[in-house]
Amino acid sequence: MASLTRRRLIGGLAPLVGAAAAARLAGVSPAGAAKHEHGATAGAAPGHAANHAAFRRGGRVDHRANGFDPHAILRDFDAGTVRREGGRTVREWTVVAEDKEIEVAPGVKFAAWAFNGRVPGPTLRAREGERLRIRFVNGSTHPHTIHFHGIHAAAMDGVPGLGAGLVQPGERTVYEFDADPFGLHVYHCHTPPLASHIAKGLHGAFLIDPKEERPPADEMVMVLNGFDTNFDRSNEVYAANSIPFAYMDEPIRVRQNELVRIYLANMLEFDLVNSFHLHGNFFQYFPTGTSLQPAEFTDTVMQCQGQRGILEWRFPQKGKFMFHAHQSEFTELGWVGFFEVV
Ligand SMILES: [Cu+2]
Repeated sequence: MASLTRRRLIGGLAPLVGAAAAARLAGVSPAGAAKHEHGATAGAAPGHAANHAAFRRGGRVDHRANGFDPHAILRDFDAGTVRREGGRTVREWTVVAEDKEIEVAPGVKFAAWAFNGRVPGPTLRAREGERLRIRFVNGSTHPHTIHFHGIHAAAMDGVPGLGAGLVQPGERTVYEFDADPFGLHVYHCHTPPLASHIAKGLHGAFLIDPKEERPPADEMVMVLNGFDTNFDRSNEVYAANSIPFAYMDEPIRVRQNELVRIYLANMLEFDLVNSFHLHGNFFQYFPTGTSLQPAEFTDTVMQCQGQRGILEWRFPQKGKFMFHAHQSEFTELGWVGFFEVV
């Protein structure tokens, strides 16, 4: 029996609306899958709309029950704790991996793995040249690691067979390296099967500020991701910071003429590329954030998995301005929001 894929669902969901469709997306039984495949009608557009409607009609995700809110994650930067050791600034964090069920669309539960109780994990923020020490505790029932992007010793790379290697359930290790180079980086588990460990939620942003400060701005982080809720290795929902439509249901408020800075990282699994498109405006783009000079003035950037960059712009006019993936399918499955300029 052919497995039901999300793209087949999009083509075949035309008659389905509301919670029933969401439930089918959440956990499709093989029998149900076959029925829907046979019942699929030609023409993707109506089904696509129905699929979108399925998630839009079913109420809101309970952020409190999840223990994290995408609006809080947006402006939440974790600076850790700082101490002086031998004349040097050392910044420390404790990061705990755990098994955690989260609601990724209204009524759709997903057995995630989370760093510090949230997906994406905490945005770890340091300054160029500091010594960084990450105390990793594996509170999950599976082996995990943390692999940081950046320049560091091989033993600190967080991959199997090097240094501490796989950290078993209940065990812990310490990753230590210098904050180098400045820019926006990512971190994620590097345990095989890698796609599963990343897609289940073990990923986050890792920001190293330059010694020379960037101009003051309203700073936000968006980690682009999605969830494969029926385990067919394609995503049913897409988002910035995990929860589909969160910034549409509640637009991100920004001030007219204030500099907006988005730290944007793509950690989406299973799809080859992702993107960010801004309406009614253009932004300066700093790829990987490793230069203080922008490389492009545009309204759309593309990122493959692991790619990231910094976006800066101002809104000269008040009003609501949409932002979303320019892959329209991702948009309709949740990766879309509004800035509300006040
Ligand atoms: Cu893992």
